[in-house]
Amino acid sequence: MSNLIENSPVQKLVTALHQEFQRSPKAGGVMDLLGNYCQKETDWKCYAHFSDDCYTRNLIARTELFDLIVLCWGKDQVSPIHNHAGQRCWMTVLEGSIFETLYQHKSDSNVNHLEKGETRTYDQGVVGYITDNIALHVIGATPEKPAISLHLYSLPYDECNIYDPVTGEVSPKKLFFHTVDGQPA
Ligand code: 2CO
Ligand code: FE2
Repeated sequence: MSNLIENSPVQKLVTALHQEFQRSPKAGGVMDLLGNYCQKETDWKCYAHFSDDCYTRNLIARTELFDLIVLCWGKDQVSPIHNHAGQRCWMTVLEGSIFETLYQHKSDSNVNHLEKGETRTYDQGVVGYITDNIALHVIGATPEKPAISLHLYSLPYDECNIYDPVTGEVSPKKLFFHTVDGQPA
């Protein structure tokens, strides 16, 4: 599922990521591939589409090993508290700054609750990583301005859990793409 311009920087990134996941299940080179791409290249811009309603998910490429997605965050737009359905998530910032607040999901005597952890800020070019074993998280643009981030999920996933911040109640959430190959999905 992708229609990339041959030899473009983003097509080369997708090829290099695929080779890295095939080379080693740990995919230790992914951070550098994403970091180098976002420090030098700008051809992600044709995938950047904002909505007034919510942050957008814009698919660059889906292979059997990963999804590569551009996420666009209006200045007040944040994700719900969510997990990543067992998949690994790498994130780097293409434009603006992104905040991330971590949460731990606790269950004591059948009572769910969430424990709020640290909040960190990612500036342009910084690469982050999260799995369900590390934490749940909330992501959004820092308040002053919109932001654009590049996310890599391995394996691809189409559904996650979201968590009520007060009760910790868990609900499934279907994920969808606002655009695919730069076109409305
Ligand atoms: N996981 C969220 C999503 O894919 C974005 S937060 O970064 O992992 O919509
Ligand atoms: Fe996430």
